[in-house]
Amino acid sequence: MTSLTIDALPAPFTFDPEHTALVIIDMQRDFLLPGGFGSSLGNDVSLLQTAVPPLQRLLAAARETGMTVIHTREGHLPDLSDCPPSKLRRGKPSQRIGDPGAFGRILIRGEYGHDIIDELTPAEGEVVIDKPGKGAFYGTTFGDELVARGITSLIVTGVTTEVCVHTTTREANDRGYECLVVSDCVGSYFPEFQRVGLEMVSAQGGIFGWVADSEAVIDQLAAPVSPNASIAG
Ligand code: TIU
Repeated sequence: MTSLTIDALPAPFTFDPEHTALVIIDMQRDFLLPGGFGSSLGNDVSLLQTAVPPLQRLLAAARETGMTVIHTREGHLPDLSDCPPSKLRRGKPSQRIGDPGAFGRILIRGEYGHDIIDELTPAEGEVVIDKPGKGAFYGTTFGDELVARGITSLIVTGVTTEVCVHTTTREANDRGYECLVVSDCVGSYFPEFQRVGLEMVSAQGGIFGWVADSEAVIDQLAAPVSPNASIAG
């Protein structure tokens, strides 16, 4: 396939869908559902929920073009052996990782709350990366999966903007990946962090990457390939 160009900040973002992965970060029930871990910490989960409809549309468009789709989930083994004690100690005592929550043990693999929301259930063949940290590279096979598929660009979505989305984007940028963060497909519990988090990506000439909205990406993915591009030989 030929390269596509999206109107983005700080400059147009050019990518080849064959070498691009849609990365959907931590769209898990524990973070997004009312009554779950995120809301039990006093957060307004509706701020994260706004990302769901545009992300569903973007995911459908990516699947239509045959792009690589990779989902991540933040969480830990039931015995918590992969959770650093420092991380385990954070938060209020009754709301720590591994404690019983409304949707099972909080952020524990295999629990209902740890899994991805129904609206974005991974399709067969899509990669699901279980990560112990905020970034998708640390302690996972994410980097290997990208290399194995010849991926050079990432379209980054999910939650939360300033935490796992940022950490993953920064890690990817340092590894040479070109990252587009989709502004309406990422969410933060804090409106100020959402705004500034997005600004931080594209500031300084795109210090970590590019930012565009889902409509700009979907329009390009759905655009018919120009006749010249499809003429073989
Ligand atoms: N996925 C992700 O961002 N995990 C977090 O811990 N986010 C918070 O905002 N706490």
